[in-house]
Amino acid sequence: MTQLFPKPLVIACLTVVGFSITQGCKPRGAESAVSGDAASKVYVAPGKYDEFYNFVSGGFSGQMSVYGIPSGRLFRVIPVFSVDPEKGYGYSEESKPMLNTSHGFIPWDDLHHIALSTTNSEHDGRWVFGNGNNTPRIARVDLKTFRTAEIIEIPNSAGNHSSPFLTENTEYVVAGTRFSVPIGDKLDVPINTYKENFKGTVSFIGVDKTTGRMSIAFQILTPGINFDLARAGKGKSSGWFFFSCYNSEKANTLLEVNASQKDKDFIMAVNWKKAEEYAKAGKGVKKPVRYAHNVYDESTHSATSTMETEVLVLDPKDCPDMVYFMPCPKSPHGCDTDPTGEYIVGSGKLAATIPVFSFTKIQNAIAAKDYDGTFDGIPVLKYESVLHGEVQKPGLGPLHTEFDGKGNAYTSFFVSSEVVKWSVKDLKVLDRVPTYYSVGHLSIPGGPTKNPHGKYLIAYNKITKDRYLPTGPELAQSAQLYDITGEKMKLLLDFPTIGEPHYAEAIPASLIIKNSQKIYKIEENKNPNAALGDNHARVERKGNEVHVYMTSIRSHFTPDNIEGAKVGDNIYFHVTNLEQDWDVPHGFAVKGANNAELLIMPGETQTLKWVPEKAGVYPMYCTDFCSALHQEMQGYIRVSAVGSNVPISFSTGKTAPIAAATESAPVKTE
Ligand code: RUQ
Ligand code: CUA
Repeated sequence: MTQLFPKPLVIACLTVVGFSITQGCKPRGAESAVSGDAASKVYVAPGKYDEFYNFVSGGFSGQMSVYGIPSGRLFRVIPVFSVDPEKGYGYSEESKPMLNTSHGFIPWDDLHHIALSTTNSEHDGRWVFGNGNNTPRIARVDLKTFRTAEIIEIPNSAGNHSSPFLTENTEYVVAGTRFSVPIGDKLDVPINTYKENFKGTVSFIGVDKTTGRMSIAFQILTPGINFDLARAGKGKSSGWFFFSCYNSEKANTLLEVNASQKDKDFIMAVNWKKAEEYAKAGKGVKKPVRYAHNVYDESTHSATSTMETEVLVLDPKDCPDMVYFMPCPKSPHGCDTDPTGEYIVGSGKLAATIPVFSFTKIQNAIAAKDYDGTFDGIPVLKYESVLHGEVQKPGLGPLHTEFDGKGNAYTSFFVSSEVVKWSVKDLKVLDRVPTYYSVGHLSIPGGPTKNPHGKYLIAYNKITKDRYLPTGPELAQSAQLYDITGEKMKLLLDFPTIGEPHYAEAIPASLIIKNSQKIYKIEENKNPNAALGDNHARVERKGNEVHVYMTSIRSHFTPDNIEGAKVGDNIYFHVTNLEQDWDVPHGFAVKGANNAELLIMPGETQTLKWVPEKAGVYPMYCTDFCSALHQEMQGYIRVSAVGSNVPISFSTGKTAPIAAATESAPVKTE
């Protein structure tokens, strides 16, 4: 959360409604309650399913969370860019490579936007993508398992905010830089050479139709401005992409003031079909870079991280008719295309109107070379020529717009804390409702697709002040659910959220339920350290490594008594969950391990590494309440002093462990 608006707006805000300077205006009638039958509209009876899944970005928590709509019930937190001790994500040996980058292991990021995969501009329920802002990355979560399946780092980028956005058939996931940075061989330059040396990029990452696997197809080099958000064209504007950008002043300090000088910044329009042709025709230059590409393999239950070394860069100078700028007042944040693809809405957060651009007019202006000069050699289209019109006096601090599929747009206003409904065709304001408070993104089920489902609108608020029981200095961020089936929007429900939500999408539950995976089949387990039955369970020493190949099934571990480990050994517990029943994970934890637990799904193998520092006997146990005898699901590992000659031995169900004969031929127990 930063202060988004300069003094003049704040003063306007103060005089209009009177509220705090840094937190936006508190709308009048903040105490106004929900009306009539709101409770029955959000009530999902015990044992019944919600109609929609809501995938919500976690902001600085680095994860995604999944709620039911209309109930607002939280179902799952999916770790993406942040380690999650609850699930062992980023702690197990198998999942650690997911968080590898060209800067090494990075256990955190800032996830702002999510994008549900589409086919023909409609949700297909296969994947959800998310961006890492801080160390530029894009993740793909598989909606069969609700787990992060892949993370790709974006080179030549910083502050990967304008990301991820998808083309109509998920051909590409697209990412724009928020921070421009020095690119190429000259990286160590004075900061005040920003104007000469700093550049932006937008990256087009190809997505394999069948597997979803990502690979960077090309990047487009751009002037050193800040890309904020983006949307693909669809329908009429198929083949194009639109990016909002601010800091056309190219300031490198005190952007609050220096990047708010000009009346208009830009929306950048990219003909990506043309860019694709240029890339294929060899118009790009391959630049040496380093970026990590991490893939989780569902059969080995393990991630691998590969360092890539090259990226194809297209320079608009060598690629005519590929990139255009459209002036957009003032410091635009959201950039949203309507369901038909004809209209592009720019939300200038410091502007007094909302400009709506027409794709038809953009094409005519390009054909007629109706330019207003150039910006860094890239043609700037004339504002009046590409404008469909402006929504007059909509509110203060417009940020994001969603659509209901009935010709209406809904824009969030951070400063005036409200959602405003307006008609896309004639640009008339139709309705407004307060939010509590300082709303950022909005989500309508199917909102960014060509056929939104309408019905509900969810507002994600940054500040909640007096809405919930106080919890010390930090309060929950929140979502608010509105009914949008009628002419007037109606508030139905508040629900607190995990992390700070930015963008979110909602999708009919039916599109996801049918694919949801229940178990990993044990016969398909290709983890090289799996023990595919109690009779394969064993302990082996290899130098200073001790490998425990362990199985878990209700309600015991095999082996559960282990001796012969020594202080300073690298002990690897490879735990295979032999269950083949839905919703029966086992957990695994050892006293003193400076690690998290493992949470192992049915049929899966996961590994916990531990380097004991003191001799003694250490209990280990299952952390997930799996049966009536869960509390009995425990064992011991004995750790002896460095020079000790206690042999490796292990067992389950014997009063004393059975010694291994030699290091190379360990004894098996039944
Ligand atoms: S942003 S609250 Cu990071 Cu999408 Cu507008
Ligand atoms: Cu297994 Cu509790």
